[in-house]
Amino acid sequence: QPTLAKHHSDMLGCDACHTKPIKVSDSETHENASCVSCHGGLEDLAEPGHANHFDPHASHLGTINCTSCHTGHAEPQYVCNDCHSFEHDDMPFANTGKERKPAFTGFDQDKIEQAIAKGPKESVDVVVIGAGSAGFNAAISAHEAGANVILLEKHMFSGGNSMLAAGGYNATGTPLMEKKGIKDSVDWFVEDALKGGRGANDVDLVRVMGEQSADGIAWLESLGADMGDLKRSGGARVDRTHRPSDGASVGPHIVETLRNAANKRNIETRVNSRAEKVLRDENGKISGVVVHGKHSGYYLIEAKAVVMATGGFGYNEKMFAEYRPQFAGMSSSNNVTATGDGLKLAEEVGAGMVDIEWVQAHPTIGKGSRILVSETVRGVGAIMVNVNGKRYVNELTTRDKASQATLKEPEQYSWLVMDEQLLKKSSMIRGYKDLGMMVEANTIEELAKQTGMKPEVLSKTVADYNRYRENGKDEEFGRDNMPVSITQAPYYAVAVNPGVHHTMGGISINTSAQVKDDNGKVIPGLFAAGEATGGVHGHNRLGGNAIADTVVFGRIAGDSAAAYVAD
Ligand code: MEZ
Repeated sequence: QPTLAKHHSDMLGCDACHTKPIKVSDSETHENASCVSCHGGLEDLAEPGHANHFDPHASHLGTINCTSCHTGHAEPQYVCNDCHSFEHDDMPFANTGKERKPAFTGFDQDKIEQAIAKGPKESVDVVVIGAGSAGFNAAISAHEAGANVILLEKHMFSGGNSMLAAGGYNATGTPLMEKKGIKDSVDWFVEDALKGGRGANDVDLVRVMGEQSADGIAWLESLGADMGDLKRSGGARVDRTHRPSDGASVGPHIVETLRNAANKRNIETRVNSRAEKVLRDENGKISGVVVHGKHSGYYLIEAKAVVMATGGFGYNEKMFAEYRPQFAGMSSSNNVTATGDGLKLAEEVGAGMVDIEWVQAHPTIGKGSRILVSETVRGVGAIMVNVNGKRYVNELTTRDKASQATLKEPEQYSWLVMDEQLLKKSSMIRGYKDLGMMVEANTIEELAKQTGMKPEVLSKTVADYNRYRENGKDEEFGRDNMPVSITQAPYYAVAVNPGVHHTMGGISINTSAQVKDDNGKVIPGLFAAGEATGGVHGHNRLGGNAIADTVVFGRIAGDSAAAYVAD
């Protein structure tokens, strides 16, 4: 099998791609710069005027390394197929139809011990582990506060689960809400989160998230983000979910903004670099991290503080099925990075865990896929019906209730039904159409026929819903947000079912993002933020509160770590 590496070396020699003498960094920085200098960047390689969302060079993953897919010495892989099942046959030297299997096989304790015995290869104030939204926010905040920082990412590109976040960022008291005349308060924000979390949330953490949520939006905007649109998420009493003005998915936009902000500040984001052990010294203080770099092997970074921003375990089926047997075998909307290994690292150094058994199913994952069909689709007006075409739940109830309602239906899946107005409104929804997930018809009856629903049932459901909307009262399920009537052809339906989406439990923290042990005692120098932590969301997270969590507590963790180091 010819390889990309052989092809290049036959033509131009090894130094076409590598430095001379060859020294490959874990982030493959020089090799990627070589790709770009000969072939152009992603934006140059995207098909001109590409009309769809699955041009691999113009994907929601944003600016990632060429070598993420075009690995030179190994068989190139099509990383989109970690979540999708595209059939592309045009990547040079690759068998692109093949499903990718992540290669990680577990920590190597012997090599970890050898790296510790060898002593530190470098020394830094703060190591942040995990380059999703929480990690980037922590790294940038710590840097702004004067610390020197390394941001580690085990995957070949940054973004984590945040990269896949569709819906938005819940905030209260923002200028946008004020402009739109939306009355809200921190108290309401907290009450809604507690109601959604079944009262099991750590109230102090939720309050801090509410209090600092608007400031988090202002911070993202100061870094260049567009958070200019608002909509309603499940379990919220007002429209407080902020997202980009064109209705695009929030995660890719925020991640690209944060990547650029980190690059601009010369904060090193070291990809292909897995943290395999966190160390405490003889006084119990955090003292470093053992890393496994793709090219550099095992090495030790001496660090005064570590931020765990390692995400949850929603892609680790063994782990989520252990805590939530009802969800065994369910698909997951999560990135392949959400494997929970960060929780193990934290536990090893004595971190306490809270609510670890609480795993959330999202009610609308595309049937037969891993693609999240965002709550936004319901928030902007879609209804959810069973296989006969009948509504069976308030579409904007909390997602635990919506998922359980679907799981009680004999077929355990449902259809989201909407009209052309929603497609006009949202580029994200048009994306589902581009992905081939939507059935389209010119009449509601025709839509029912194409999807196997009963035409007379679906017609009545839509007529009833339109009447409820006109009268301002949903007589069946009490849905209080019905933004549009379903009246404009063409009509669309997408089949969805519940899938694992968020793990509420994790590392125990206080309001300064300091990690606590099982006795509530702070571990000096250890901080955590985002989905790696527990307590913020109780037993069930509200849509839009994950991004708020990652931004607010990511920033707090970065500030706290920098202050600890400076102390
Ligand atoms: O916060 C989320 O998980 C969210 C809003 C998801 C979604 O449905 O878009």
